[in-house]
Amino acid sequence: MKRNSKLAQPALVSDSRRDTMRKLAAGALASGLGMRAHAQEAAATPLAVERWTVTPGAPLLSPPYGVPSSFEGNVIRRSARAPAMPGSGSSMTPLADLFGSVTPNGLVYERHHAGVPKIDPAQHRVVIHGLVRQPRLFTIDDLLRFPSETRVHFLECSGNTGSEWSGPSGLPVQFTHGLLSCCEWTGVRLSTLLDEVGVDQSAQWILAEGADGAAMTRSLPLARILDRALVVYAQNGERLRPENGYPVRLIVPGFEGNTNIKWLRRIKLVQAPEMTREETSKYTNLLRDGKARQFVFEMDAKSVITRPSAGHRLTTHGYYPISGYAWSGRGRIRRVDISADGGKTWRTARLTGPVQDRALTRFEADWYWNGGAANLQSRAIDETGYIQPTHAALVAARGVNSQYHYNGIQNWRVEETGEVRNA
Ligand SMILES: Nc1nc2c(c(=O)[nH]1)N[C@H]1C(S)=C(S)[C@@H](COP(=O)(O)O)O[C@H]1N2
Ligand SMILES: [Mo]
Repeated sequence: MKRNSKLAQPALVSDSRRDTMRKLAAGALASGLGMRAHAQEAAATPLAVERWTVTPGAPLLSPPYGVPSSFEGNVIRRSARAPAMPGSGSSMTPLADLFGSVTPNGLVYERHHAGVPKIDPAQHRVVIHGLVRQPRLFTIDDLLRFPSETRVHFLECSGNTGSEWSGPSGLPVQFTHGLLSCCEWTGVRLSTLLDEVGVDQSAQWILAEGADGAAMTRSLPLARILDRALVVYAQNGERLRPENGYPVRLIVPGFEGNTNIKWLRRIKLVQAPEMTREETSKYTNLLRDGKARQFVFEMDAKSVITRPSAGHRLTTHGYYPISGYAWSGRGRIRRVDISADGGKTWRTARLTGPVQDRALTRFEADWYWNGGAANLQSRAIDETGYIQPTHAALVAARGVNSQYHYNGIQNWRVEETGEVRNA
């Protein structure tokens, strides 16, 4: 028992997440100098026989719907601040504690404008009307009987990372970048449903509306979404979670989170945008000259290092894998660069998982921490050739009045003490 706990000595710790970081530490040690010493000890000493090896384990179906290990209790969604009104606000994905590129359903970030409606799928209907040959009502069972499509896409609120417009906020990655998740979505192509109703030539836009108390409505340009928008009923292999739009939502790959209407009840074919609240007073980008940009839909290429990141502490000199996510609303990630000197020099990271269209893409790079101060940064380049900008370049182009679409390069400062800070 002694030996095992010694092996698990954390090299990278966070006071609130010690258990999770222990695993990482073991990994870091295994690849570094620490490994040799521990390997010899292990060979010389028989493993202790633990309590869980000499007693029967818990029976089947405890519980019938599985939950994470009780040792992972700190890996939860969190809110940066209390909501202004009950039902409003957002909760954020614990990015630093995740692996691979898919977000588990219970950790997908939430953004509600009027709480989570409890919708009976048997009573719910989706109507498609407006400039169509034949308006139609669809039940959920109807939708399940159309040919399906399954695709992995990220979902990012355009308010994500708005905390960094005026410089480093000091916040950890869950609160700077956690309005970001990635799921395998299953549903029907929007174009399949539109074929059913017969779209009139004059229809250039759709208006999509939610069934929640906010009746969230957004106008979307048909030509830009028709080849990929999905009307989905499932995420990561099971029916949508209530907080993510059960029983049916719109997924517009690469577009700002707000346009991905949850609890979808209505699609109207229209000639021009309807100028709803969410595309006039909200979700527009105020530029430095006082003009506001409307209908900025695509999320620009962006990346962030999640391990190590603010709140972690490095306790062992030597090897660390630097790991994080890159994504683009305009296609696939082509390359991710890593810097340990605050952007003076860059080298290419490995893409260690699937590289999919408009999906979170995991990257990793080798780094040896010699105990000095360092500034860790990542920079995404997407298949259009677009390069993620520095904070300075972004602010020079757009000013600091915008709340939305912040995609600047994130800096994590490693102090000589090993403490990692958003500075
Ligand atoms: N009907 C409805 N759809 C909605 C919202 C809402 O409040 N109501 N919030 C939007 C916003 S601002 C975002 S960022 C995403 C969040 O999706 P999620 O909660 O599944 O992460 O849903 C969008 N769709
Ligand atoms: Mo959002």
